[in-house]
Amino acid sequence: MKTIYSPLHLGHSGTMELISGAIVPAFEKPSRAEIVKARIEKQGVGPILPPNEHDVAAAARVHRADYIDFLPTVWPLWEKTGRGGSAIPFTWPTRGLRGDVRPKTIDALLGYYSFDGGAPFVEGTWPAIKSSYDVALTAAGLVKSGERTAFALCRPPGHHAGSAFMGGYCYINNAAVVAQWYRDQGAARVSILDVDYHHGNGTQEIFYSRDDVQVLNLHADPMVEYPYFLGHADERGEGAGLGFNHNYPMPFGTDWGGWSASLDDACGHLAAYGPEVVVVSLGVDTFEKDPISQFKLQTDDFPKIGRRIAALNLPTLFVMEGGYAVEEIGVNAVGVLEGFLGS
Ligand code: SS9
Ligand code: ZN
Repeated sequence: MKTIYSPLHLGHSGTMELISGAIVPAFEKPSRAEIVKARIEKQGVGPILPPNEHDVAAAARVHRADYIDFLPTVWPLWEKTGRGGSAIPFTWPTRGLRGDVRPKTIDALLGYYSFDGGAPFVEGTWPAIKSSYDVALTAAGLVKSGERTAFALCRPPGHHAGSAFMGGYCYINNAAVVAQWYRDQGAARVSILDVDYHHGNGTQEIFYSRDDVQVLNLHADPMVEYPYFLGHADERGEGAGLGFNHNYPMPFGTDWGGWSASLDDACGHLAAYGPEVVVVSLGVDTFEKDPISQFKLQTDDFPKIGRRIAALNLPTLFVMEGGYAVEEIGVNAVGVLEGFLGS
């Protein structure tokens, strides 16, 4: 199994994050991808290759063009204000405010194009976003050209990013981009299976009214967990997309027993849909020791996820999303891949 990886992610390092009333060091940090990469090397999973560069046109197939155009301008606009640190929004057009008028200053634009303050920009952020996108598309190409599977070691992650907004450490929705790319390459149906602890609200939003990309999401109940405002079980898609979105919100404390029952159910819907390719949004923040999560999956459980997905017997692309227990992120993420390969 080949892994696609770019060192350009190292330039993206948020200076801080606001959570639970405190400003703390960013959880989404460069060591995450480095530790996953080191584990791939240690376990001999397969070659680690650099991405090819791709035009942003494939991103504009799932994101609004003005949003994609905005991303590379953030840091230059921020620098012009004479500030350092990291560019972070603090005002959002919620109910009762105008979300339809594009404002003019960087602080306002950051709010206009985001749903939270969890997607900071530093100088190296755009190059990292672009490299993560290139990583995803390059890995997607391997599976398209006949490999059974590949691993896109994306950083930053993508599943919280919607058609015109960033948030939750995410900017370009890598999984959505590659799902759309497979459609554009001729795949009739694509499934996205999101196993990250958090609901993939961006992915859901992008495909909500479509029947050609099925979206299955396993996550903590949004009534009590981030991203709070999407991910309920009754969100089943709309219009032509009705019945093609499946949410599995689960309570705090969910362990392999409960979680794997949801995975089985999701895999049943996936198999019935009959996609030509599966895109797995691979987050390992379901781990019991994850510092921002409340599920109880153990290291031994991650290979079982890979085995269950392998049993679908479909071409499968793994796209890295979350996982913040940095010490164990390599063992856990690569455990999923090894479980997939071993069965
Ligand atoms: C707000 C951050 C809240 C976001 C968690 C995102 C997980 C991505 N500053 N937490 S997989
Ligand atoms: Zn997550």
